[in-house]
Amino acid sequence: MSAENIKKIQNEKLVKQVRYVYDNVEYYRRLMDEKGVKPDDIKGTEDLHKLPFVKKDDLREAYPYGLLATDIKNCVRIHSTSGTTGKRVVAFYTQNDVDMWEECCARAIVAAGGDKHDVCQVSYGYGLFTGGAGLHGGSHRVGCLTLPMSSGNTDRQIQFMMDLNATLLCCTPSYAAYIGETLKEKGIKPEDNKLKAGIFGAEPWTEEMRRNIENSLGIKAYDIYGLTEISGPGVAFECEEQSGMHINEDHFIAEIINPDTGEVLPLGSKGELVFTSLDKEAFPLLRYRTRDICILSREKCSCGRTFVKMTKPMGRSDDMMIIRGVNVFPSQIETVLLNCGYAPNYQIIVDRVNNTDTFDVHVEMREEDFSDIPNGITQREKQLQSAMKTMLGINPRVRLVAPKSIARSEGKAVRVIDKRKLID
Ligand code: DLL
Repeated sequence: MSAENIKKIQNEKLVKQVRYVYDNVEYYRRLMDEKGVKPDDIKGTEDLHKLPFVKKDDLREAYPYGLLATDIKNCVRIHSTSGTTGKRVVAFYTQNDVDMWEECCARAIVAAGGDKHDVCQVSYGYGLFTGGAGLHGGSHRVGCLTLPMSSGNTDRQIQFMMDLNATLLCCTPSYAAYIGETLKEKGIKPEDNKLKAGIFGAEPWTEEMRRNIENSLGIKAYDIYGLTEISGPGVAFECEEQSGMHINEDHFIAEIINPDTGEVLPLGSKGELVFTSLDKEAFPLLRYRTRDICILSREKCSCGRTFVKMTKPMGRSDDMMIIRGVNVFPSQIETVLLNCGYAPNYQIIVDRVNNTDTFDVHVEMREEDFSDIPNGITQREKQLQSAMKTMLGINPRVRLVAPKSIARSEGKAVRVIDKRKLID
């Protein structure tokens, strides 16, 4: 479709979506009223900048139903992801929302060369996380034979992959690398499997990691991007050119803003990605700030698609980390410490060893806790670890350290040490 026609579709849908949100979401109506903007002021994408932003904090404030735009009876599904300060983000879907989302994931599978003859192994987690459900739905839509593996149990993954001749693999890039390594350990060569392509996302990964995965599995590795708030995976997907991800512009408008000022930046600038949904029914979001930093480009793509392309996310404009595919905010760790009676003196150390993220949390004991009975400390480390697992969904290694032993730089502790190489 020509850029002109895409714009026409966006203009028409935007006018409707803004009116729909204003009429049905009191929370956003208030934001618009405060900014002095009415639905009639929005005649097309050039008026988008007049609308207020929605941030993760708004989702927290409006939790759980405050941004819901339709009767809960019309909803058929929720998905959820971690939010700040321990409150989860809950996104709602009507059947039409699920259909649109699955269509986006189907486009990603087709762009990676998939069709109905493929056997698609979905090894993203199933459940509240959108990865499993999204690619599962997309795989059905394309007509692939779907293997709903979910993540984990790598021996079983490999057994099904080999016995059922999987041709497509969908999982996080770090899990793909791990599967590749395990295959090698088992003496299975890349040419022994039937895989031809993989669709990997949900966390940052480098070109170097792409090459590793491609070599160890004998496949082409494609990137896929998305976020729960906007629907899930498939908001953008890579094509055969493997040089950035096409954004499904008939469903989402992308803008790049200066994260400090909110000013809209011209195409080609590096800044924070902002999405406006165009036809969502249950959880429409106007100008949602993703906090992902990237660049948009409209350069002609050799695949023939005309949708705008985004680079891989190059970082975040907040402090969210993605550890083993799970979104983690330092404030969640702080919440656990406070709930368990510890002072928020801690350090998070993240690294990537053999393609798997390591996640250590060092917590300072208070003077009065300082115990020389080693078992007491081990016990308390276990309790903290279990509380963190409950909050985050992944297990850190927790170590209680002596009071005042975490280095302060200029009086302020360095909370996060991330030693991974996440961008090129
Ligand atoms: O990660 C949805 C998803 C599932 C995408 C499966 C791709 C594949 P959330 O858990 O809400 O949703 O996390 C969204 O993850 O804002 C980015 O920071 C990061 N992210 C997602 N895809 C990529 C990617 C899913 N391809 C957050 N590269 C987003 C780098 C990614 N970061």
